[in-house]
Amino acid sequence: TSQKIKVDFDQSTGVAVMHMQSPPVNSLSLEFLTDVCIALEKLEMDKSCRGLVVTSSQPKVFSAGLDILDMYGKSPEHCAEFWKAVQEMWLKFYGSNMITIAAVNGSSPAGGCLLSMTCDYRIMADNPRYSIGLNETKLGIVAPFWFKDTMVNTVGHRATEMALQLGLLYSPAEALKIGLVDQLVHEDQVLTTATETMTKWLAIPDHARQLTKSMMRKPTIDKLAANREADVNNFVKFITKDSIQKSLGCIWRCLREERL
Ligand code: CO8
Repeated sequence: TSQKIKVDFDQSTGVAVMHMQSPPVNSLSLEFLTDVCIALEKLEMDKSCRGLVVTSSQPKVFSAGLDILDMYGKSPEHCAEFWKAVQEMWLKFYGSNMITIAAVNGSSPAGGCLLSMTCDYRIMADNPRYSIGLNETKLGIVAPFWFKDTMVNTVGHRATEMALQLGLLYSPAEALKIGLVDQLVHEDQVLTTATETMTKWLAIPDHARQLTKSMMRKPTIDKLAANREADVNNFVKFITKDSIQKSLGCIWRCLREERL
């Protein structure tokens, strides 16, 4: 596997832990998304692997979301390839047969929030410096329908409507209140709590749980699966617009200038 993903598989419990270690902030680049998908596919095919915990090895950040540089100043062809990889990640995680738990041990904006929402359960570090949410509108971009669907399925229609229009980033306490995360624990306890929670989920017979998960998620998954090409075309058309490229340029400069 790639160096940006470390997978620890415990044969005795059937649980794997996927550590994202793509410095500095686990941004979801084309390359990283591809690595993540390959790692997930391997685990999915291994019948002895029943559960997966996803976490970050980077301090303070779970994932910074989609890599700006895969969308800014790139050719339409590159943008299309990138978007296919984003779709692929979502389809694989949201449709996983495994029990998936996100150990959100840092900030998780935009695509990072999406990744955590594809999991069956979210545990977040109780540190008020961290935030989570789909903040796209604040960046002048629009979360696609399947980002929206995933959030509706997680926190309901009204909370999503507010969250998406305002591009809200929630503190851990606020995220817990609206159900965007399921549990808050001290920073040091995120991974151990994920393992403990996994034990509870493992007690449920796989076949019954998997059919139930599929029943809940299949309509949402089918909607994108049946429209992938149109969704790619939409994305490319949108992201290559001058005005959107300008916004992305602002975001990029802001991120950099913060350091000066
Ligand atoms: N992509 C690429 N590089 C990034 C990103 C990113 N998303 N985020 C941060 N970086 C880089 C920074 O430029 C910086 O680089 P360098 O060290 O070389 O200067 C480095 O990572 C560290 O960043 P910070 O100094 O900001 O680190 P902090 O620990 O202070 O903060 C955060 C970490 C909170 C994650 C912060 O970096 C942040 O808020 N990042 C931006 C997050 C964001 O807004 N992402 C949105 C991406 S868009 C998306 O995911 C969905 C888009 C849907 C598309 C819809 C179109 C149709």
